[in-house]
Amino acid sequence: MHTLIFATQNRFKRDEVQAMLGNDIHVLSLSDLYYEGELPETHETLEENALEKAQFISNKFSMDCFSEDTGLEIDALNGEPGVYSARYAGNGKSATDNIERVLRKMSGEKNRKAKFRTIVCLILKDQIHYFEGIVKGIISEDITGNSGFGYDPVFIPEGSNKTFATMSKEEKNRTSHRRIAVERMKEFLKTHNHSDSHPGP
Ligand code: ITT
Repeated sequence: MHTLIFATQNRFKRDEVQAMLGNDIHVLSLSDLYYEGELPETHETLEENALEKAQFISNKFSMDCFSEDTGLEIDALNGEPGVYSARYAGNGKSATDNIERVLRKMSGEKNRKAKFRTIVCLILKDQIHYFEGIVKGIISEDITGNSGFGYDPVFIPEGSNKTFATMSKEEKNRTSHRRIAVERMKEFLKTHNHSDSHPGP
């Protein structure tokens, strides 16, 4: 079985991904490694930020590792908040502040189309691999629900009539952007098990 570090300081992401990987992959979190520092995210694309976080942790612990960077991309806001999703209302602001900024900017807007996009970056035996997951949906007029995190209270995925924050964890995890990206990584790992990359003595 693969043992991989999941390079994130976001406990909601960590719990979602651990539930998705179940017994297939042994996931070490940063708290398992007693690492509490921030992860660097200095770029302007999800791909570059995901790579930066994965490389940082992989180098620090000399282990295989994956990270993910996610953004909410709203059509009427030209793709904002996008890569700035975590700090859309400014550094140190809360998820509610970010949501309120989105709703303010979307006030009176008819085109409410948006998508969540996740990029998982896996570093396996020094090779870099990317996996993408996208879920399309719309931005609701109001804030509803209190499960999940981030923008979940204002995002209604296509095919549903309720926000991610109104769904159970299992329901969100069945169809989310993160699920799609993580499933792709899982499939990839099935065909790249340790015996392939580590020939025995
Ligand atoms: P790490 O970098 O430590 O992984 P982070 O919270 O900084 O954690 P991101 O840079 O990927 O992660 O920030 C993405 C932000 O987008 C996050 O803080 C949430 O506000 C939002 N977000 C990400 N995934 C989401 C989801 O599934 N539902 C709602 N909002 C989400």
